[in-house]
Amino acid sequence: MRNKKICVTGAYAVGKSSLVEQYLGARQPGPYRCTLGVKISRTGIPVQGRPENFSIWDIQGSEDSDYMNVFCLREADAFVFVADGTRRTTLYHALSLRYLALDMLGPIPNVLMLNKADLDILWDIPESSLYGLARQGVNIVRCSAVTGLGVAETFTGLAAEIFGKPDPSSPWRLEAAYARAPVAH
Ligand SMILES: Nc1nc2c(ncn2[C@@H]2O[C@H](COP(=O)(O)OP(=O)(O)OP(=O)(O)O)[C@@H](O)[C@H]2O)c(=O)[nH]1
Ligand SMILES: [Mg+2]
Repeated sequence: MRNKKICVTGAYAVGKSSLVEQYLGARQPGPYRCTLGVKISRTGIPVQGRPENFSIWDIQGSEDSDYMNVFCLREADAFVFVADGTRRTTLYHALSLRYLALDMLGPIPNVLMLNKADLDILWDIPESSLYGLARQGVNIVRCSAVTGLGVAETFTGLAAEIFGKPDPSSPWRLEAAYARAPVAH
């Protein structure tokens, strides 16, 4: 059986490579180096205690639905859309990629990672927007490739969804439950 394919995509410099490296335990501090093309990493991710084989496709940042994305997204088993919480336009970009990808492949498991949560002073996305998206069924996780917040849980949660064994404690399910709670946020 071929490895299950998880595609990580989003605008430039939102932290796609940093999130993948953080998950793989390979993150090294250093200057920003943009990804050219796609970097494919093979790894085992535990699904209900048993490691399953995955390929994580870390795709170069794009300004729009370019050829690279359309090519790389084919035959994906899951998507990770990444936005930078300190740059609101990257959220709109991630949402348009989500629209494209789900249109291409149907409703496969997917999550929107709002990265750089460690930079809370610079945060540029109102809570009300996030709750609105969560209520519309967008799976959202606030995360940080620097601190590791939300990163491992997202990849393991997504892996479980690919195998049809969703984990109720996945971070986006908790976020959605909070968004639906009948209290003023
Ligand atoms: N503070 C903070 N900085 C981050 C975080 N994630 C990534 N960065 C920084 O953001 C810059 C871009 O990170 P990359 O991981 O290279 O971003 P990318 O999305 O892979 O970029 P491209 O491959 O060019 O599209 C780097 O300087 C990272 O150190 C984070 O969670 N917090
Ligand atoms: Mg990169």
